Amino acid sequence: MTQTTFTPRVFSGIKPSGGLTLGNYLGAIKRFVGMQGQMETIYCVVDMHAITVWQDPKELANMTREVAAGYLAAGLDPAQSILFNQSQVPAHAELAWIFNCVARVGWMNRMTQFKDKAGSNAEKVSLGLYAYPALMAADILLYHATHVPVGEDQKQHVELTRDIAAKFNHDFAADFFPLTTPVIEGPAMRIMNLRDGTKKMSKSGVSDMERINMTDDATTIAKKFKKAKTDPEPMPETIDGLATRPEARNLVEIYAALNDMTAEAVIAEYAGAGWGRFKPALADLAVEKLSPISLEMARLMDDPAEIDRILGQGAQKARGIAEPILRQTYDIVGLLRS
Ligand code: AQP
Repeated sequence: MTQTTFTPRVFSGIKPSGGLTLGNYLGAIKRFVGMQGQMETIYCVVDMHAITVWQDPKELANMTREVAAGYLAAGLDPAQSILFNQSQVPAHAELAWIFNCVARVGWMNRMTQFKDKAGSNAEKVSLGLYAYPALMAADILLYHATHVPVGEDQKQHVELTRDIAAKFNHDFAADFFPLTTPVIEGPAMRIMNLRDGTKKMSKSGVSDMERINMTDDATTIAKKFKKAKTDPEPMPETIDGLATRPEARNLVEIYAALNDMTAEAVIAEYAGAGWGRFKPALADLAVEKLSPISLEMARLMDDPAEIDRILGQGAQKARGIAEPILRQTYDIVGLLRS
């Protein structure tokens, strides 16, 4: 079946499961800002995803505001992008149920993020954590989004979203949902943990030294980079020299992403340099780029009512797009509406 041409539209989100990290900024928010103005953009704080693991209710509301403050401080403009939190648009949960009935258990069993998060405790984790990718598919397809900027860790979930859309379209003989493209590009596809270059930098990692938080001050950022794990070798002469050095590669990629340059260009500038030279330069760059954002986040967080107002207004706009698509989905499936 040839696909209908859908109007280009971006959807993406971040879950408020902790404070924002440099991984969230470089892998997601910075790129969200880059896509603003190029096509219609919808950015969500996905609070219903956050509760797939335990969240303190008071903290959750606060973290939801903090992610929204991060969006705004980094340059997302509510006049240009729709900004809202997921739970204010119940159609996400409603479409997710339909997708729970489209997706196959075998597909879910292949999701590596579930395996990583559940680990050996798979019997004890919530059913929501297992079904998370169906809710993510609903988030995206509820807006007929054609493009989803994500870090590499989310690629498999966007592929599952395409599988769900294709199966729905096939089962109901309706060319209704787009096959969404994951947008994964640039040097910051996967920012790694500062203490172990084989693990992703995460909000919920055990030690604070593993990650740079968007709210860290200059001294903390410098300390974390200084203590970041590296190896005794100096910076190689070519990029190939980083292939077996995950921690070194990570620091080079962070520098490249922060400074909008390629990893090759960083190597060209620092070939032969020791960590004593590179790490302070990296810390200075990170402070230069992050401190205006963290200052603005703190200012915004002083006025939570204003953040709530922006999210409420965004939710109203989001419902305006989502509800007709949900109604059409119900009609296609044959769910009676009186
Ligand atoms: N380390 C990372 N490198 C590049 N991109 C990243 N993203 C997250 N970590 C990195 C991208 O940020 C977006 C939002 O992610 P999320 O918060 O919704 O989910 P996550 O990937 O599970 O994030 P965390 O920080 O690892 O959260 P916890 O610890 O709570 O599970 C996505 O586009 C993601 O790719």
